[in-house]
Amino acid sequence: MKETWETILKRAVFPPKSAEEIFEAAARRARKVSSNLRTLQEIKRTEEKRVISASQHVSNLLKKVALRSPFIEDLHPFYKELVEVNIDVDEYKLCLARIYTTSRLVAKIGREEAKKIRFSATINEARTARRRFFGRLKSLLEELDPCLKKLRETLRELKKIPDINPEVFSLIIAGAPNVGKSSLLKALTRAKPEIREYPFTTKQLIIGHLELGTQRIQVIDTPGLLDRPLHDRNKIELNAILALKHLKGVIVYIFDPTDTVGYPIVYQLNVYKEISSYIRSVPLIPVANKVDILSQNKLKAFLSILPAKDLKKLIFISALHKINIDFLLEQVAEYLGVDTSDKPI
Ligand SMILES: Nc1nc2c(ncn2[C@@H]2O[C@H](COP(=O)(O)OP(=O)(O)O)[C@@H](O)[C@H]2O)c(=O)[nH]1
Ligand SMILES: [Mg+2]
Repeated sequence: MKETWETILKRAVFPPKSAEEIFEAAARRARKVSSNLRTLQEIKRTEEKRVISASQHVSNLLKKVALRSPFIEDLHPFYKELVEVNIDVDEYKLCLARIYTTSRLVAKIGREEAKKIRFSATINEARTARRRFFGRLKSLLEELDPCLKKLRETLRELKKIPDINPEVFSLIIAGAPNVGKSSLLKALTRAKPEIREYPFTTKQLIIGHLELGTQRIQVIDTPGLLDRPLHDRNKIELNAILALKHLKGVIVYIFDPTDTVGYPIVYQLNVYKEISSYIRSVPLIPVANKVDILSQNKLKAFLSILPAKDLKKLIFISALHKINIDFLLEQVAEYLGVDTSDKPI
């Protein structure tokens, strides 16, 4: 099994805010080296220690940053797609490669200048070598600055990826605003749901959990994401939504046929159709909510516009009054191929 997102990101080392910050930390380390400046030998030893400690610090830090950042090729398709469509992967890889190269280079110039200090004949020569080291370090870091900033930004976005485990079944709740998505999440799960940012969008995912048979299912509410047409989304947002297709599970699409939500049923049907055509790999279950207040006329109107193939799958519920929720779960279990026979739901 692939590593979880959490472990991948826990391992990642965030680069400091700027190259300058790295340089300052290195300089501080160098200053900390106690100086006992009496003989040439002592001065040389001190200068050498300064260079070595600064170069080792920077070199190790950059190496960690480069080698512990997520390796895109190894990611689960869900994360991979989220990342690939929203960051420039080539640029990301190039940055990691440059950071790694710089780490080697810093170690190398550290060794070079340390050697020069060791072999210098005068105090002046030793100090010049130390200054030259810091000059070279500074310019190497300055060149790397845009890369470090970019990587930091990318890691910060990646860090937002919520604790969705793509290896675990997901029940994704979709539907127009006010149709009852939050109410269904509440009816299905007990604990207080977690609210997480969805990376590369300004939206949040709300995540709860339930047990279905022996399976643990993550229930994901998607306000602002799967609640309106997809065709007018900007590319970044659409891509972030489309990454959901790599999750294994079902999408429960809630209709509110009572016509009390301000989103006409035709609009709701259009969103439903768009989701089914954009995300084909995840089964879409049409669910009509608020049966407790559904009039005959509204019911008829709704049934008359729903395509026959969807009518066959349609499930009526009331999220608020918990009507038919068990049946909905049975259907979900069937879609997922989860055996619930030994354990009543
Ligand atoms: N009568 C009735 N009201 C419901 C039902 N489910 C949700 N509601 C109400 O519809 C409104 C919107 O519900 P909410 O879950 O916040 O919708 P969301 O915007 O899709 O998350 C709230 O006032 C709910 O109490 C239901 O089954 N019956
Ligand atoms: Mg809601």
